[in-house]
Amino acid sequence: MSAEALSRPFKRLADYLPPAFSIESTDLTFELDPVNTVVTAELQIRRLDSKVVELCLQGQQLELLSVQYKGHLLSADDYQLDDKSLRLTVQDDRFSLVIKTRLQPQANTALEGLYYANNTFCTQCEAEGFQRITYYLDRPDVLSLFSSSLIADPQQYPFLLSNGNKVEQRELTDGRRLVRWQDPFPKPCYLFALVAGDFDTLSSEYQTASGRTVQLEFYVEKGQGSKASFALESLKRAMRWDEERFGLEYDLERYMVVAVDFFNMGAMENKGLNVFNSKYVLVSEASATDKDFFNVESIIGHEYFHNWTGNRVTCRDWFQLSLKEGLTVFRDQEFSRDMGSATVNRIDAVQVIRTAQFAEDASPMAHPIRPEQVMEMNNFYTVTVYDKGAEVIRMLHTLLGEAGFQAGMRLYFQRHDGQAVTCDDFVQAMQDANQQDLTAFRRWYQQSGTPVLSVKRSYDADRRQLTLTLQQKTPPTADQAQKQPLVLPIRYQLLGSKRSSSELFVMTSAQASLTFDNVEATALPVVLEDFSAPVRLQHDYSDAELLRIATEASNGFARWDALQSCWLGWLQQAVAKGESYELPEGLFDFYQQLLHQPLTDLALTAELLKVPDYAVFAENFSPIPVDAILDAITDFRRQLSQRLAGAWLHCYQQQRQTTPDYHETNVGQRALKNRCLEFLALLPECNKTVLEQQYRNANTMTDQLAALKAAQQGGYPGFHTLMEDFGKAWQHDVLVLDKWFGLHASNPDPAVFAQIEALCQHDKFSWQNPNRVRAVFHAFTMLNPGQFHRLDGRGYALLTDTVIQLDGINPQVAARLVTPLLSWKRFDTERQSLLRAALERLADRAGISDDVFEKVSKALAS
Ligand code: B3K
Ligand code: ZN
Repeated sequence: MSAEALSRPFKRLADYLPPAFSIESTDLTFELDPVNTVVTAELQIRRLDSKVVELCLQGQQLELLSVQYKGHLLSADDYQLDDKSLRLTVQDDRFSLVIKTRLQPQANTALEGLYYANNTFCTQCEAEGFQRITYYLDRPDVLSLFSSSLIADPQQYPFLLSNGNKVEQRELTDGRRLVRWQDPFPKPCYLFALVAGDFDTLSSEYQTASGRTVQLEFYVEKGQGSKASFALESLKRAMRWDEERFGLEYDLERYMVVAVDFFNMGAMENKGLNVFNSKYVLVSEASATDKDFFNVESIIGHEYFHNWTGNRVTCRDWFQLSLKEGLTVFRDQEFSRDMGSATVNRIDAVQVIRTAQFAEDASPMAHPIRPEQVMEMNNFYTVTVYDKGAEVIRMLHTLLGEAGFQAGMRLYFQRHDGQAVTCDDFVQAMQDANQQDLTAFRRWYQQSGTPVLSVKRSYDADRRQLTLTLQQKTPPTADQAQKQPLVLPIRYQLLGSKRSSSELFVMTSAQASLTFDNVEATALPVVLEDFSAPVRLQHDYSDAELLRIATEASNGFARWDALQSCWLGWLQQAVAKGESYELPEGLFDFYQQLLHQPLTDLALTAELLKVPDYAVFAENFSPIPVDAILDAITDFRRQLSQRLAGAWLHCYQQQRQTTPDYHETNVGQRALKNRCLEFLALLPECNKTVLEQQYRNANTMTDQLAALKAAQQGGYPGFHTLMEDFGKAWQHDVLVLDKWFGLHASNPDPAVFAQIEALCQHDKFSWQNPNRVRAVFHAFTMLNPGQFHRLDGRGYALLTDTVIQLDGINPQVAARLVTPLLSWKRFDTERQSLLRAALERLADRAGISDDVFEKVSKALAS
């Protein structure tokens, strides 16, 4: 690593200082042009700390045209300018600054700040993108009243949008149009947004609980208007739900959602003007899967819920990101749970924790939900901050109950509406509203890592007494050696006893025990129902006991979870033996039963019938035996398909007819049917008719894609013809082509390398578009473990080349893509040295971004 690289600075939570200046108002004028946009920022500034004489404004990638201080034009000697800031000495307590900057939105391929793609101007300011628009106090605790005037050619850009209320629109003498917006709510600059372009629009009205009317407006790519109606209806459901469950109402006259195809992440909650990745707005039954519909509803909800948890009350500094993200993910999960299968929703959320989040804890990037030091903030929009953050909120909810939690929320808003606050402020509101001491609980915010909770049982036959001994221990992580016990809310049930309802035990120390009197020897404790704490559970249950839980437990999640334990046990045995492991008869009986008599919740049935994915198994090993895991999975699937051939077909036929609309029953039916198809496709005799028929006759994208996936996994010879057909049929729809790209890239055959090369030449592929890049390379690295982890290093080399190529275009996306290389220490020695070499190649590159460098250097230091 070069000396320059080693000296890159971290920012630390411990160094936080309140701002010395406030910006009372921010008036922005944009003269929009793809290659020459001029931004005039008029700031009314107040000094808060009279001892401070230097004002340091952040700015990056800007061309400074002029600065006026209290109406006087400054000369270059009056300020200091470098590539990160503009500094000036100020004598006054109140003053105005007018700063003019020039931007080149079209050259901005990082898609941060103001950029231009697909004939549309668009902004992304969180976390620190606003400083790519103008020099500013780019920090979330500086709240300002924003107004903005957008000036552009009305022919090319008929819609000129920004936050708040539209207060003026007029044509200028030079033919351009000016539209002026005013946001009545003070906000930090990361919530500023601007969009200019030509769109199809879809609008509607919403009546709030208190009787106000809100205009809802969706702006989407021309010709795609009809695909936004599900998102619009989802928004109305989210608004109603937030009123009913949290008592929270929307606060502006207008709520706008713009969908763009060039976007670094899922969506952004800018005040009154959400910007979405089009993938999470545009759906139709023909072009989107049930999972896509689910994501649209959930992300529309998420961004909407941010209006209170994020916008009205925001973060004091970026280390507090989980304050808004953990809480808002919790809220969107609760919303989704009320809209569909509660159990399957919980299963999906837990899978994210058990795979991605536990993996992050075990990686060089391990950090607490409130990180303590950061080089590039964009690297901390992580599963830990978001999803583990949501689990922490969920534990508070479990500890305080719905009424207590809501009382805490009310107090939080009462105290902090309009402020920028900390995670501690949030917990304090929960604590004060419930008169509960949450001191020990707060450790969840500062401690990283995955606690291991072990459960041991002993039964005293004479006293008919069952004792559970619980122990918790958090192994050290890359960032923290010492760990302390955490507060763990443990939900449990005792099967085969009178106390059959679910109960709560709150564990606060390293060790604890639970005693049950007067119970039979056969009583069976079901521990950690609904995954009531984000821990790794260790126990000594037999297959028979686990299958009993899977059949008898009243908690749907616990049933599924018991089966997960079985699968892990079987896989561990297969890996240890190095040969085929015969699945037990009990499993075949259980599956036989499920296939002939599915549960009322068909989606849950489909989950129960699934052999876990590679990622689920891999997370439980160190080192990860890549090939042995993949072999065992193939073998398990083969055994199931052959032994239950008749039952898969029977169930498949039972569920074959489904109505296309996205509705819980239909979704469940499709999930179950397509699970059956997955196993049928492994049987040579069924392949042709079933797969071809489902592909040709599908009335939804869910079914069509499921047929393709099953054909691929089953090694169906006609697969390539189907893929060709699919690629041609969907040429015109990039979001569907992304699925096709992904399927190609997840081909478990070595031919995948040539295919990926061809995909990158495809006329719809673009290195500038994060959706396209992710479609190919996310699929390759995450869904194609066999080829990605090849022992000749070809997979790692491909990813490294890709990261290098992308880093020059879009560092944020490059840094996301690099993640699978980081955990090099979790593999065998051969792979370790290949991965290490790949990381060194990245670290040594001149000009590598902070985004990629932060991760790679941590990995190499681990
Ligand atoms: N707050 C945004 C994420 C911004 C990411 C910046 N790299 C979306 C969300 O969580 O709702
Ligand atoms: Zn969010």
